[in-house]
Amino acid sequence: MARRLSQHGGAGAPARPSPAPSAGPAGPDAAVQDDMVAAEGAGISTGALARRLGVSPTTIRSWERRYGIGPERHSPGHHRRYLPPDVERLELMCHLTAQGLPPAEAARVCKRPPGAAPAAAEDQPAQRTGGGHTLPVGPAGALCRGLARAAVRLDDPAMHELLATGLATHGVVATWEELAAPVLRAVGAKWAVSGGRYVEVEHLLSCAIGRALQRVGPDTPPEDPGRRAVLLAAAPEEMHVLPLQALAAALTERGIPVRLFGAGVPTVGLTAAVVRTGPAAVVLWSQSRTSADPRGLAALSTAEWGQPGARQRAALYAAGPGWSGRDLPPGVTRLHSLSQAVGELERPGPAR
Ligand code: B12
Repeated sequence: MARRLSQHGGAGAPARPSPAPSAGPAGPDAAVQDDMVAAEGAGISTGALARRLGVSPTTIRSWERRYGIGPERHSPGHHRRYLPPDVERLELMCHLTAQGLPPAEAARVCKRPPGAAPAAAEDQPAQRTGGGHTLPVGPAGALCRGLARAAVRLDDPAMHELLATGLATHGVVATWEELAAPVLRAVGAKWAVSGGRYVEVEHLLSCAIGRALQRVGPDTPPEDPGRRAVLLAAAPEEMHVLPLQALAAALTERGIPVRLFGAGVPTVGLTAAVVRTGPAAVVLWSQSRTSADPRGLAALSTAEWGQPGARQRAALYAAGPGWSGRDLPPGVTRLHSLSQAVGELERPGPAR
Protein backbone atom coordinates (compact mmCIF):
# COMPACT_ATOMS: atom_id res chain seq x y z
CA MET A 1 0.00 0.00 0.00
CA ALA A 2 1.27 3.46 -0.79
CA ARG A 3 2.36 5.47 2.19
CA ARG A 4 0.15 8.39 2.96
CA LEU A 5 1.25 11.85 1.95
CA SER A 6 0.83 13.06 5.50
CA GLN A 7 3.52 10.54 6.50
CA HIS A 8 6.31 12.20 4.58
CA GLY A 9 9.47 10.57 5.81
CA GLY A 10 7.58 7.84 7.67
CA ALA A 11 8.49 4.16 7.60
CA GLY A 12 6.01 2.96 4.95
CA ALA A 13 7.31 1.86 1.55
CA PRO A 14 6.50 4.08 -1.42
CA ALA A 15 4.11 2.66 -4.00
CA ARG A 16 6.81 2.89 -6.64
CA PRO A 17 10.54 3.40 -6.17
CA SER A 18 11.30 7.02 -5.51
CA PRO A 19 13.30 8.65 -8.29
CA ALA A 20 14.80 11.01 -5.74
CA PRO A 21 18.21 9.50 -5.10
CA SER A 22 19.32 12.15 -2.69
CA ALA A 23 16.41 11.23 -0.46
CA GLY A 24 18.23 8.00 0.39
CA PRO A 25 16.99 4.42 0.29
CA ALA A 26 13.38 3.49 1.08
CA GLY A 27 14.26 2.25 4.54
CA PRO A 28 17.11 3.16 6.85
CA ASP A 29 19.94 0.67 7.47
CA ALA A 30 20.57 -0.76 10.94
CA ALA A 31 22.87 2.03 12.10
CA VAL A 32 20.43 4.64 10.95
CA GLN A 33 17.55 2.75 12.55
CA ASP A 34 19.39 2.96 15.86
CA ASP A 35 19.78 6.65 15.28
CA MET A 36 16.06 6.91 14.59
CA VAL A 37 15.22 5.09 17.81
CA ALA A 38 17.43 7.58 19.59
CA ALA A 39 15.61 10.32 17.73
CA GLU A 40 12.42 9.50 19.57
CA GLY A 41 14.12 10.90 22.65
CA ALA A 42 17.06 13.23 22.20
CA GLY A 43 17.13 13.53 18.42
CA ILE A 44 19.88 12.59 15.96
CA SER A 45 23.06 14.36 15.02
CA THR A 46 23.76 16.19 11.76
CA GLY A 47 26.03 13.34 10.65
CA ALA A 48 23.41 10.64 11.31
CA LEU A 49 20.80 12.70 9.51
CA ALA A 50 23.13 13.21 6.54
CA ARG A 51 23.67 9.43 6.31
CA ARG A 52 19.94 8.84 6.43
CA LEU A 53 19.20 11.39 3.73
CA GLY A 54 22.16 10.56 1.52
CA VAL A 55 23.42 14.15 1.42
CA SER A 56 26.49 15.73 2.97
CA PRO A 57 26.41 17.41 6.39
CA THR A 58 27.55 20.58 4.61
CA THR A 59 24.37 20.56 2.51
CA ILE A 60 22.24 20.24 5.63
CA ARG A 61 24.08 23.09 7.31
CA SER A 62 23.86 25.32 4.24
CA TRP A 63 20.08 24.72 3.99
CA GLU A 64 19.79 25.85 7.59
CA ARG A 65 21.95 28.91 7.03
CA ARG A 66 20.31 30.00 3.77
CA TYR A 67 16.71 28.90 4.16
CA GLY A 68 16.22 28.49 7.89
CA ILE A 69 15.52 24.75 7.68
CA GLY A 70 17.25 23.50 10.79
CA PRO A 71 16.29 21.74 13.98
CA GLU A 72 13.44 23.58 15.62
CA ARG A 73 14.97 23.31 19.07
CA HIS A 74 18.61 24.39 18.91
CA SER A 75 20.45 26.44 21.48
CA PRO A 76 23.63 28.25 20.37
CA GLY A 77 26.76 26.50 21.66
CA HIS A 78 25.13 23.07 21.65
CA HIS A 79 25.33 20.36 18.99
CA ARG A 80 22.34 20.22 16.71
CA ARG A 81 19.89 17.39 17.42
CA TYR A 82 17.14 16.63 14.89
CA LEU A 83 13.82 15.37 16.20
CA PRO A 84 11.37 13.38 14.01
CA PRO A 85 9.54 16.49 12.70
CA ASP A 86 12.91 18.05 11.74
CA VAL A 87 13.89 14.83 9.97
CA GLU A 88 10.58 14.71 8.07
CA ARG A 89 11.02 18.31 6.95
CA LEU A 90 14.52 17.64 5.63
CA GLU A 91 13.42 14.44 3.90
CA LEU A 92 10.77 16.43 2.08
CA MET A 93 13.41 19.06 1.20
CA CYS A 94 15.50 16.28 -0.37
CA HIS A 95 12.56 14.92 -2.36
CA LEU A 96 11.57 18.32 -3.69
CA THR A 97 15.06 19.49 -4.64
CA ALA A 98 15.80 16.12 -6.27
CA GLN A 99 12.71 16.72 -8.40
CA GLY A 100 14.22 19.99 -9.56
CA LEU A 101 12.34 22.45 -7.35
CA PRO A 102 14.57 25.44 -6.55
CA PRO A 103 15.81 25.10 -2.93
CA ALA A 104 14.24 28.39 -1.86
CA GLU A 105 10.82 27.26 -3.11
CA ALA A 106 11.27 23.77 -1.66
CA ALA A 107 12.20 25.30 1.69
CA ARG A 108 9.04 27.41 1.69
CA VAL A 109 6.96 24.25 1.15
CA CYS A 110 8.83 22.40 3.91
CA LYS A 111 8.67 25.09 6.54
CA ARG A 112 4.91 24.92 7.03
CA PRO A 113 4.29 22.70 10.04
CA PRO A 114 1.58 20.05 9.42
CA GLY A 115 -1.77 21.37 10.55
CA ALA A 116 -0.76 25.00 10.25
CA ALA A 117 -3.18 27.35 8.55
CA PRO A 118 -2.20 27.34 4.89
CA ALA A 119 -1.08 30.54 3.28
CA ALA A 120 -1.65 30.04 -0.40
CA ALA A 121 0.12 33.05 -1.75
CA GLU A 122 1.41 34.88 1.27
CA ASP A 123 5.04 34.48 0.30
CA GLN A 124 4.49 35.72 -3.20
CA PRO A 125 4.48 39.29 -4.43
CA ALA A 126 1.00 40.41 -5.44
CA GLN A 127 1.98 41.36 -9.00
CA ARG A 128 3.16 37.78 -9.67
CA THR A 129 0.35 36.03 -7.93
CA GLY A 130 -2.65 38.07 -8.82
CA GLY A 131 -3.18 38.96 -5.17
CA GLY A 132 -2.63 37.58 -1.69
CA HIS A 133 -5.45 35.04 -1.87
CA THR A 134 -5.49 31.78 0.01
CA LEU A 135 -6.99 28.33 -0.50
CA PRO A 136 -7.89 26.56 2.74
CA VAL A 137 -6.74 22.96 2.34
CA GLY A 138 -6.97 22.09 6.03
CA PRO A 139 -4.44 20.03 7.94
CA ALA A 140 -2.89 18.59 4.79
CA GLY A 141 0.75 17.78 4.14
CA ALA A 142 3.39 20.16 2.91
CA LEU A 143 3.03 19.05 -0.72
CA CYS A 144 -0.66 19.84 -0.59
CA ARG A 145 -0.12 23.30 0.80
CA GLY A 146 2.58 23.84 -1.83
CA LEU A 147 0.17 22.83 -4.59
CA ALA A 148 -2.49 25.20 -3.27
CA ARG A 149 -0.01 28.08 -3.27
CA ALA A 150 1.27 27.22 -6.74
CA ALA A 151 -2.31 26.99 -8.06
CA VAL A 152 -3.23 30.44 -6.77
CA ARG A 153 -0.05 31.88 -8.31
CA LEU A 154 -0.90 30.15 -11.62
CA ASP A 155 2.60 28.68 -11.36
CA ASP A 156 2.38 25.76 -13.78
CA PRO A 157 5.99 24.51 -13.41
CA ALA A 158 5.67 24.37 -9.60
CA MET A 159 2.34 22.51 -9.85
CA HIS A 160 4.00 20.07 -12.24
CA GLU A 161 6.92 19.47 -9.86
CA LEU A 162 4.73 18.93 -6.82
CA LEU A 163 2.36 16.55 -8.62
CA ALA A 164 5.25 14.63 -10.18
CA THR A 165 6.84 14.30 -6.74
CA GLY A 166 3.58 13.03 -5.26
CA LEU A 167 3.03 10.50 -8.05
CA ALA A 168 6.59 9.19 -8.08
CA THR A 169 6.85 8.93 -4.32
CA HIS A 170 3.37 7.95 -3.18
CA GLY A 171 1.61 6.51 -6.22
CA VAL A 172 -1.63 7.59 -7.87
CA VAL A 173 -4.20 6.82 -5.14
CA ALA A 174 -2.50 8.77 -2.35
CA THR A 175 -1.58 11.61 -4.71
CA TRP A 176 -5.18 11.96 -5.86
CA GLU A 177 -6.84 11.55 -2.46
CA GLU A 178 -4.40 13.56 -0.37
CA LEU A 179 -2.81 16.05 -2.74
CA ALA A 180 -4.98 16.79 -5.79
CA ALA A 181 -8.51 16.30 -4.41
CA PRO A 182 -8.13 18.52 -1.31
CA VAL A 183 -6.85 21.39 -3.46
CA LEU A 184 -9.63 20.85 -6.04
CA ARG A 185 -12.24 20.88 -3.27
CA ALA A 186 -10.72 24.07 -1.85
CA VAL A 187 -10.74 25.80 -5.22
CA GLY A 188 -14.31 24.62 -5.88
CA ALA A 189 -15.40 26.03 -2.53
CA LYS A 190 -13.67 29.34 -3.27
CA TRP A 191 -15.40 29.50 -6.65
CA ALA A 192 -18.76 28.92 -4.99
CA VAL A 193 -18.39 31.51 -2.21
CA SER A 194 -16.66 34.18 -4.27
CA GLY A 195 -19.28 34.45 -6.99
CA GLY A 196 -17.31 32.61 -9.67
CA ARG A 197 -13.84 34.02 -9.00
CA TYR A 198 -10.83 31.70 -9.11
CA VAL A 199 -12.18 30.13 -12.26
CA GLU A 200 -8.79 30.57 -13.94
CA VAL A 201 -7.15 28.81 -10.98
CA GLU A 202 -9.63 25.95 -11.29
CA HIS A 203 -8.99 25.53 -15.02
CA LEU A 204 -5.18 25.65 -14.84
CA LEU A 205 -5.07 23.37 -11.80
CA SER A 206 -7.41 20.88 -13.51
CA CYS A 207 -5.20 20.82 -16.60
CA ALA A 208 -2.03 20.39 -14.51
CA ILE A 209 -3.56 17.47 -12.61
CA GLY A 210 -4.89 15.89 -15.80
CA ARG A 211 -1.51 16.17 -17.51
CA ALA A 212 0.32 14.71 -14.52
CA LEU A 213 -2.06 11.76 -14.38
CA GLN A 214 -1.69 11.15 -18.12
CA ARG A 215 2.04 10.79 -17.69
CA VAL A 216 1.57 7.74 -15.47
CA GLY A 217 2.22 4.82 -17.74
CA PRO A 218 5.49 4.57 -19.63
CA ASP A 219 7.45 3.10 -16.74
CA THR A 220 4.62 0.99 -15.32
CA PRO A 221 4.12 -2.72 -16.08
CA PRO A 222 2.71 -3.52 -19.55
CA GLU A 223 -0.97 -4.36 -19.80
CA ASP A 224 -1.82 -7.94 -18.94
CA PRO A 225 -2.90 -9.27 -22.39
CA GLY A 226 -5.00 -12.03 -20.81
CA ARG A 227 -7.18 -9.50 -19.04
CA ARG A 228 -10.29 -7.77 -20.30
CA ALA A 229 -10.17 -3.99 -20.21
CA VAL A 230 -12.08 -1.64 -17.92
CA LEU A 231 -13.98 1.10 -19.81
CA LEU A 232 -14.21 4.51 -18.14
CA ALA A 233 -16.57 7.24 -19.35
CA ALA A 234 -18.27 10.37 -18.08
CA ALA A 235 -22.04 10.52 -18.57
CA PRO A 236 -23.50 12.56 -21.45
CA GLU A 237 -23.31 16.31 -20.64
CA GLU A 238 -20.74 15.62 -17.89
CA MET A 239 -17.54 17.62 -18.29
CA HIS A 240 -15.88 16.63 -15.00
CA VAL A 241 -13.43 13.81 -15.76
CA LEU A 242 -10.49 14.19 -13.40
CA PRO A 243 -11.63 11.41 -11.03
CA LEU A 244 -11.82 9.08 -14.05
CA GLN A 245 -8.36 10.16 -15.14
CA ALA A 246 -7.14 9.33 -11.63
CA LEU A 247 -8.80 5.91 -11.86
CA ALA A 248 -7.28 5.30 -15.31
CA ALA A 249 -3.82 6.19 -13.98
CA ALA A 250 -4.23 4.00 -10.88
CA LEU A 251 -5.29 1.00 -12.98
CA THR A 252 -2.47 1.62 -15.47
CA GLU A 253 -0.04 1.74 -12.56
CA ARG A 254 -1.22 -1.79 -11.71
CA GLY A 255 -0.97 -3.14 -15.29
CA ILE A 256 -4.77 -3.39 -15.67
CA PRO A 257 -5.91 -2.60 -19.25
CA VAL A 258 -8.07 0.50 -19.30
CA ARG A 259 -9.86 2.50 -22.00
CA LEU A 260 -10.68 6.07 -20.99
CA PHE A 261 -13.36 7.65 -23.20
CA GLY A 262 -13.38 11.05 -21.46
CA ALA A 263 -16.08 13.67 -20.99
CA GLY A 264 -19.72 13.67 -22.17
CA VAL A 265 -19.83 10.23 -23.80
CA PRO A 266 -23.17 9.56 -25.57
CA THR A 267 -24.83 6.38 -24.32
CA VAL A 268 -25.10 4.98 -27.84
CA GLY A 269 -21.34 5.34 -28.35
CA LEU A 270 -20.44 3.77 -25.04
CA THR A 271 -22.84 0.88 -25.66
CA ALA A 272 -21.22 0.28 -29.05
CA ALA A 273 -17.79 0.26 -27.41
CA VAL A 274 -18.97 -2.34 -24.90
CA VAL A 275 -20.32 -4.61 -27.65
CA ARG A 276 -17.16 -4.16 -29.76
CA THR A 277 -14.55 -4.69 -27.05
CA GLY A 278 -16.20 -7.00 -24.49
CA PRO A 279 -14.81 -5.30 -21.37
CA ALA A 280 -14.65 -6.74 -17.84
CA ALA A 281 -16.28 -3.62 -16.40
CA VAL A 282 -17.69 -0.20 -17.26
CA VAL A 283 -17.49 2.78 -14.90
CA LEU A 284 -19.85 5.70 -15.62
CA TRP A 285 -18.96 8.96 -13.85
CA SER A 286 -21.48 11.65 -12.90
CA GLN A 287 -20.34 14.62 -10.89
CA SER A 288 -23.72 16.30 -10.66
CA ARG A 289 -27.31 15.10 -10.38
CA THR A 290 -28.21 16.68 -13.69
CA SER A 291 -25.91 14.36 -15.64
CA ALA A 292 -26.75 11.22 -13.63
CA ASP A 293 -29.43 9.53 -15.73
CA PRO A 294 -30.10 5.90 -14.72
CA ARG A 295 -31.54 5.25 -18.17
CA GLY A 296 -28.00 5.35 -19.57
CA LEU A 297 -26.97 2.66 -17.09
CA ALA A 298 -30.06 0.61 -17.97
CA ALA A 299 -29.13 0.73 -21.68
CA LEU A 300 -25.56 -0.36 -20.88
CA SER A 301 -26.78 -3.21 -18.69
CA THR A 302 -28.41 -4.87 -21.70
CA ALA A 303 -25.29 -4.63 -23.92
CA GLU A 304 -23.94 -8.14 -24.62
CA TRP A 305 -21.07 -9.63 -26.58
CA GLY A 306 -19.61 -13.02 -27.40
CA GLN A 307 -20.88 -16.12 -29.19
CA PRO A 308 -24.64 -16.77 -29.36
CA GLY A 309 -25.48 -19.05 -26.47
CA ALA A 310 -22.48 -17.80 -24.44
CA ARG A 311 -23.22 -14.10 -24.24
CA GLN A 312 -21.39 -12.06 -21.61
CA ARG A 313 -22.00 -8.74 -19.90
CA ALA A 314 -19.69 -6.24 -18.28
CA ALA A 315 -19.86 -5.47 -14.57
CA LEU A 316 -21.44 -2.01 -14.31
CA TYR A 317 -20.41 0.69 -11.85
CA ALA A 318 -21.94 4.10 -11.14
CA ALA A 319 -19.30 6.48 -9.76
CA GLY A 320 -19.39 10.05 -8.54
CA PRO A 321 -21.57 12.18 -6.27
CA GLY A 322 -24.20 12.71 -9.00
CA TRP A 323 -25.61 9.21 -8.41
CA SER A 324 -26.36 9.88 -4.72
CA GLY A 325 -29.96 9.09 -3.90
CA ARG A 326 -30.68 7.79 -7.41
CA ASP A 327 -32.40 4.46 -7.95
CA LEU A 328 -29.96 2.40 -9.99
CA PRO A 329 -30.86 -0.48 -12.33
CA PRO A 330 -30.38 -3.98 -10.83
CA GLY A 331 -26.78 -5.20 -10.84
CA VAL A 332 -25.19 -1.73 -10.90
CA THR A 333 -22.69 -1.15 -8.07
CA ARG A 334 -21.89 2.28 -6.61
CA LEU A 335 -18.26 3.32 -6.27
CA HIS A 336 -17.59 5.94 -3.64
CA SER A 337 -13.84 6.57 -3.63
CA LEU A 338 -10.77 6.00 -5.76
CA SER A 339 -9.31 3.47 -3.33
CA GLN A 340 -12.57 1.51 -3.23
CA ALA A 341 -12.80 1.59 -7.03
CA VAL A 342 -9.24 0.33 -7.45
CA GLY A 343 -9.86 -2.48 -4.93
CA GLU A 344 -13.03 -3.51 -6.74
CA LEU A 345 -11.58 -3.39 -10.26
CA GLU A 346 -8.29 -5.01 -9.31
CA ARG A 347 -10.06 -8.30 -8.65
CA PRO A 348 -9.48 -10.49 -11.69
CA GLY A 349 -12.55 -10.63 -13.95
CA PRO A 350 -13.28 -13.29 -16.59
CA ALA A 351 -10.31 -13.85 -18.92
CA ARG A 352 -10.49 -13.24 -22.66
C1 B12 B 1 -12.30 20.74 -11.54
C2 B12 B 1 -13.74 21.23 -11.60
C3 B12 B 1 -14.24 21.64 -12.82
C4 B12 B 1 -13.42 21.55 -14.11
C5 B12 B 1 -13.45 20.10 -14.60
C6 B12 B 1 -12.16 19.74 -15.32
C7 B12 B 1 -12.06 18.28 -15.58
N1 B12 B 1 -11.23 17.98 -16.56
O1 B12 B 1 -12.62 17.42 -14.93
C8 B12 B 1 -14.20 22.53 -15.01
C9 B12 B 1 -13.55 23.89 -14.89
C10 B12 B 1 -14.28 22.15 -16.49
C11 B12 B 1 -15.57 22.58 -14.34
C12 B12 B 1 -16.72 22.98 -14.96
C13 B12 B 1 -17.94 23.14 -14.30
N2 B12 B 1 -18.16 23.01 -12.99
CO1 B12 B 1 -16.89 22.21 -11.79
N3 B12 B 1 -15.75 21.69 -10.47
C14 B12 B 1 -14.53 21.25 -10.42
C15 B12 B 1 -14.09 20.89 -9.01
C16 B12 B 1 -13.20 22.00 -8.51
C17 B12 B 1 -13.38 19.54 -8.89
C18 B12 B 1 -14.13 18.39 -9.57
C19 B12 B 1 -13.57 17.07 -9.20
O2 B12 B 1 -12.68 16.54 -9.90
N4 B12 B 1 -14.03 16.50 -8.05
C20 B12 B 1 -13.54 15.24 -7.51
C21 B12 B 1 -13.06 15.43 -6.05
C22 B12 B 1 -11.90 16.39 -6.00
O3 B12 B 1 -14.12 15.96 -5.31
P1 B12 B 1 -14.67 15.25 -3.99
O4 B12 B 1 -15.81 16.01 -3.48
O5 B12 B 1 -13.53 14.99 -3.09
O6 B12 B 1 -15.12 13.80 -4.52
C23 B12 B 1 -16.00 12.98 -3.77
C24 B12 B 1 -16.45 11.84 -4.61
O7 B12 B 1 -16.56 12.25 -5.93
C25 B12 B 1 -15.43 10.75 -4.38
N5 B12 B 1 -14.36 10.64 -5.33
C26 B12 B 1 -13.33 11.47 -5.53
N6 B12 B 1 -12.51 10.98 -6.47
C27 B12 B 1 -13.02 9.80 -6.88
C28 B12 B 1 -12.57 8.90 -7.84
C29 B12 B 1 -13.32 7.72 -8.07
C30 B12 B 1 -12.86 6.75 -9.11
C31 B12 B 1 -14.51 7.48 -7.32
C32 B12 B 1 -15.29 6.25 -7.58
C33 B12 B 1 -14.94 8.41 -6.36
C34 B12 B 1 -14.18 9.56 -6.15
O8 B12 B 1 -14.87 11.02 -3.17
C35 B12 B 1 -15.26 12.29 -2.69
C36 B12 B 1 -16.11 12.11 -1.45
O9 B12 B 1 -17.46 11.92 -1.75
C37 B12 B 1 -15.46 20.80 -8.27
C38 B12 B 1 -15.41 21.04 -6.76
C39 B12 B 1 -15.58 19.70 -6.02
N7 B12 B 1 -15.67 19.78 -4.74
O10 B12 B 1 -15.65 18.64 -6.57
C40 B12 B 1 -16.32 21.77 -9.06
C41 B12 B 1 -17.83 21.51 -9.18
C42 B12 B 1 -18.08 20.02 -9.31
N8 B12 B 1 -18.19 22.20 -10.41
C43 B12 B 1 -19.35 22.75 -10.31
C44 B12 B 1 -19.96 23.49 -11.37
C45 B12 B 1 -21.26 24.19 -11.03
C46 B12 B 1 -19.39 23.53 -12.65
C47 B12 B 1 -19.95 24.25 -13.87
C48 B12 B 1 -21.46 24.15 -14.08
C49 B12 B 1 -19.51 25.71 -13.77
C50 B12 B 1 -19.89 26.57 -14.94
N9 B12 B 1 -20.82 27.43 -14.69
O11 B12 B 1 -19.31 26.46 -15.99
C51 B12 B 1 -19.17 23.55 -15.00
C52 B12 B 1 -20.00 22.31 -15.43
C53 B12 B 1 -19.45 21.61 -16.62
C54 B12 B 1 -20.29 20.39 -16.95
N10 B12 B 1 -21.24 20.52 -17.84
O12 B12 B 1 -20.10 19.34 -16.38
C55 B12 B 1 -20.00 22.53 -8.95
C56 B12 B 1 -21.08 21.44 -9.02
C57 B12 B 1 -22.30 21.78 -8.21
C58 B12 B 1 -23.29 20.64 -8.29
N11 B12 B 1 -23.60 20.07 -7.17
O13 B12 B 1 -23.73 20.27 -9.33
C59 B12 B 1 -18.79 22.18 -8.09
C60 B12 B 1 -19.09 21.26 -6.88
C61 B12 B 1 -18.18 23.52 -7.59
C62 B12 B 1 -19.02 24.17 -6.51
N12 B12 B 1 -18.50 24.32 -5.34
O14 B12 B 1 -20.12 24.57 -6.72
N13 B12 B 1 -15.46 22.16 -13.07
